[in-house]
Amino acid sequence: MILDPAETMSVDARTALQQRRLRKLVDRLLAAGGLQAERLRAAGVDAGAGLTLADLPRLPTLGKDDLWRHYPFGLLAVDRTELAAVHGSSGTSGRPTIVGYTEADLRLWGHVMARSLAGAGATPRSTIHNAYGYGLFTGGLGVHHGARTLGATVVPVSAGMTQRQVRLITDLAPDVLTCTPSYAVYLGEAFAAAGVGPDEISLRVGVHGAEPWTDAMRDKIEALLGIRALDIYGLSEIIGPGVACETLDSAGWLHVQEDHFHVEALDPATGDPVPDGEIGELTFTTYTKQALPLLRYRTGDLARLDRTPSPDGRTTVKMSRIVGRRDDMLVVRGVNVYPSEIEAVVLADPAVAPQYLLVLDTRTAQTRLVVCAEAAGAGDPAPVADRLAGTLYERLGLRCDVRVLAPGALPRTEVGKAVRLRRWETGEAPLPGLD
Ligand code: DLL
Repeated sequence: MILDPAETMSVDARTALQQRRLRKLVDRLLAAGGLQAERLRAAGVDAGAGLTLADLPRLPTLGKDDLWRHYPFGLLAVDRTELAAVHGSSGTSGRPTIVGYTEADLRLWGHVMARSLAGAGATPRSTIHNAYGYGLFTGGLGVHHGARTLGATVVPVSAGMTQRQVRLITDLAPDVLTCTPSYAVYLGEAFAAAGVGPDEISLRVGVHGAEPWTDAMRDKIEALLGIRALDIYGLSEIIGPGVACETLDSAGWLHVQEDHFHVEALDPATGDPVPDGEIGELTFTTYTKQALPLLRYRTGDLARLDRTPSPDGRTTVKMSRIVGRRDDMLVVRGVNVYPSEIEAVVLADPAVAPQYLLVLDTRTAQTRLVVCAEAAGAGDPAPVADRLAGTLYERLGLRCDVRVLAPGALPRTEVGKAVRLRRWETGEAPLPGLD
């Protein structure tokens, strides 16, 4: 279902809309004063009038460091009393980011999330089992606002207490599941353990994001739960989930809600735009947000953009899955590799369950990457480990130490984002029994 004509408007009409919105945004930033106004003036911009989208690459950018330096409210463009809510992210480095929302921002969030859910096949008649965490994290309440805007029924179950979730899904028969991909696997395993097969589960579609995942992981989720598993992307700084979402017919691409969030892909090293189809750092401009409008916010997330026509009829720019983050590339004895590339190889093997953990052992100068996976069933794990080591070498040019462990041996993440990489710098192994 296409909820909003803005999703299918002509590219020319949208460009004109974006240009008007860019000018207004720049005026608002200049009027608000502070860091973004200073940077705009330093770049020679004193007014929005006359700016076109072609001027964007010469406008200043902003990064996470800027949010940290102005924590918690230094970048607000409205008076603090106008805030209706705050959310945030604990962040991988443990430093929190706080973002503010006005009432209008919350409405916008509900709207872009409703578009995303509708694209995934949800309707006002749907029941949405929302197992993203409720709280400061934007997953739970973001999906909640979207489900309410769409007019669907939301089950605000949040993350954790998996047995209760299995029971609720069985009893309430929801058609839509929203949760992280790792939690979808966890739920799927819980259904399997309860003897409930995918055909007996009411769910039809899952909308999964907040952490990196691959098509190999998608296959495993779809098999475990008997659903179509779609990708949703977003970040607190921009609004939360709903910045971009795959649809049932978008051929694996995520439509960016670009009438509200302009996206560029930049070379992470130089900051120059890269051509469509090449991997770049996603950089967003929020055209319509009030409390925390951001001009050219560099996310650190790497993906490709695509503007070719989409089979689903939407005309918005599309982004690929996130292939990695600027800062999560591993360098193992001179070979550069992203964890997602390893996930794609490991989980494509049918003998392996959808659980893995990478351990980067840097205790000696000979860095070692231990790839720990779980066997999908009984049988000798040694040939599986050899096969995986061979495929990883063939595909990525990387010699890894592969361990295929018994089912259930790896830690699961029931609440929050999955941890897929542990660093072993000194002392005890991060996984008991690892040598
Ligand atoms: O994770 C918002 C969200 C909630 C998105 C629920 C989708 C579903 P933050 O906690 O601020 O916000 O974390 C944002 O998570 O910069 C990416 O690195 C990563 N991320 C989010 N979605 C995806 C995805 C939410 N689909 C950070 N694939 C982002 C890969 C993702 N990484």
